[in-house]
Amino acid sequence: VTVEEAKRLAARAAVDQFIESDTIVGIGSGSTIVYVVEYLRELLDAGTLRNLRLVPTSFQSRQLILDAQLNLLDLDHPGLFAKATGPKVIDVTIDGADEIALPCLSLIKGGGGCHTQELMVASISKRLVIVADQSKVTEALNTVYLKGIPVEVVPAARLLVERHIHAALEAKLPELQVALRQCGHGKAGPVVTDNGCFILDLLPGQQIPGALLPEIQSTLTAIPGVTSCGLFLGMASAALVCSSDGIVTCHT
Ligand code: DER
Repeated sequence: VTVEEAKRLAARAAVDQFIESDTIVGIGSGSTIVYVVEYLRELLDAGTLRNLRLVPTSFQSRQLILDAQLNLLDLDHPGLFAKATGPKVIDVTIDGADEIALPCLSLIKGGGGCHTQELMVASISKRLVIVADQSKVTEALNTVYLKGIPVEVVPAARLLVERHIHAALEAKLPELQVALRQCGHGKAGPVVTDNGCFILDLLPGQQIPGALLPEIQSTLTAIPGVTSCGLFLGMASAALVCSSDGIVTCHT
């Protein structure tokens, strides 16, 4: 099975297992989610599914929903919050990830720079279902995705966040490095996210000991100027991973 076929099979299996008619579905960002939207369109055309409303997690995700002529429900649309009382107004969100640690289902996200709105949508979802090919799977987080832990920051806060990170973490992480994510192609200068922010990648090329990750997450998200970090610890309810042996569904 090619990587693209594995992503497509995982995406379709997640829709079959978790998406029902008359529900609100969060749509993640990245390349795997493209197969989810494509399949939802197929099932709606076939009448297998009806009456879905889809909540985007980025400009890319919003474009996918619009281009597939699906019912878009923006995060700031009052209709999203009209019926429910608590915060969990989305029935299921399906999203990709850059790394999935099994069996705990902790994730590294943000490789595509969309993790802030992905986190926002996940926070109001009853279930977060991750779809990926086998190459994303590991037993110890931060051993597969080694471009650094993504940290989205308000542009003016770039240097102060870096200083706070060093003060808080360099005793435990002596090799501490922070890199401002550059566009690389299509535009000179740093990546600017859908929220008008920059991205710092923490410790590119390093493997952070798993026991430190919860402390790193809470330290990072407490720094003024940080909007979010790409450590989604204990948030996913399930992951569907496809390898040459087929689809494996892991539940927490
Ligand atoms: O940036 C993100 O968190 C995306 O979900 C991304 O990491 C997943 O991308 P992929 O589906 O292209 O691997």
